[in-house]
Amino acid sequence: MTLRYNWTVRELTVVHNSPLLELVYRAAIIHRKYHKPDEVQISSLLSIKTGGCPEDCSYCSQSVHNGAEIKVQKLLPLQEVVDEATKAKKGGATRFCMGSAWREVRNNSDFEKVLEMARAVTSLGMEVCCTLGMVSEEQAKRLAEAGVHAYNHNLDTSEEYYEKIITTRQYSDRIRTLQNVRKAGMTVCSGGIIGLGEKISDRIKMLVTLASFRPHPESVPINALVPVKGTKLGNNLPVSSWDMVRMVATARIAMPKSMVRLSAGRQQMSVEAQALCFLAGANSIFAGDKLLTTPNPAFSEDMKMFKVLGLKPAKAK
Ligand code: SAM
Ligand code: DTB
Ligand code: SF4
Repeated sequence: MTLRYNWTVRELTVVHNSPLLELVYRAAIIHRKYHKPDEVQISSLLSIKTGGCPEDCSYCSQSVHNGAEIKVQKLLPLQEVVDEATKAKKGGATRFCMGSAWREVRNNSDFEKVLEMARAVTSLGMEVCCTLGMVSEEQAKRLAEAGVHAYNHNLDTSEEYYEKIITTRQYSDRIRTLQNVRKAGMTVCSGGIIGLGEKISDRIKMLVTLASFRPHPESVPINALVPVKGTKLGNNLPVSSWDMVRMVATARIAMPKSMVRLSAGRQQMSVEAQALCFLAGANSIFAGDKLLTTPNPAFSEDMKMFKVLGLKPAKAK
């Protein structure tokens, strides 16, 4: 089967809304063709600069426009980042993702420090991923030169719904950054969040856009909104696990070779629900008891889950 870049909203809607077990079965067959079904990549996430972000993303605890109570933290010192990465590697993580609450990368001393961090973590033998907001082509090239393997920049939702969630930037800004990342030769990590109040059609449209990229993003994080008190979406109802399963399965069918990452929201999911997601094609998770500012299942709990399900951490490529 060849990869497709022309999925339509109509086609993926039929896939997404098909009977749940049919959907999972179809996704599982595709998953097994391209991936080892017993391996799950472990990524570790570290917030290297927390809070005080000028963007108004209505889900985010780190936006200055939201009233979430979080501890603001300026850029962490290099040694602290290296220590965290070393710890994560010992726990079996092969990918280390550094996130900063920036609207965009600026050509300043903090950027130089992040490049330094990227070089140091790469030299530990880990795949480095960064998520630093918008980047220019030149900045992306510098990150690539420093060893950064992947750049995370989520589309989050459909183009139509985007302005209901964020007003300080446009969908086209997001797409431009993803193009810059590609031009610089880094791999693309881009996905979205469900539970923002969007319609099913917004979820499908986002997947259609991601699947139209040639090549497809190498990794596609699927986040369930973690409602944070004080943010505009803090009172949103929790996402149903069935919705996560459908989203993971549809992403797997649309982008067979990509890594599909079961990202934020696992804390609210049972092991049974996560098992269905792994069956439906999720093959990467964030491990460690904290995401950026919100809790994630404890590492030991995840290892128990791996044991129960017969999964093992994927080896570094
Ligand atoms: N500031 C950069 C940016 O927005 O691109 C990087 C960090 S940002 C926190 C990374 C991603 O985390 C967002 O694009 C969003 O998809 C996800 N995210 C943030 N807050 C979330 C929440 N409360 N629940 C689920 N996902 C969230
Ligand atoms: C992604 O898609 N999810 C991660 C990572 N990329 C950077 C972030 C999830 C953040 C969840 C909310 C928080 O912890 O603040
Ligand atoms: Fe800033 Fe990123 Fe949070 Fe938006 S998602 S407020 S850009 S840290």
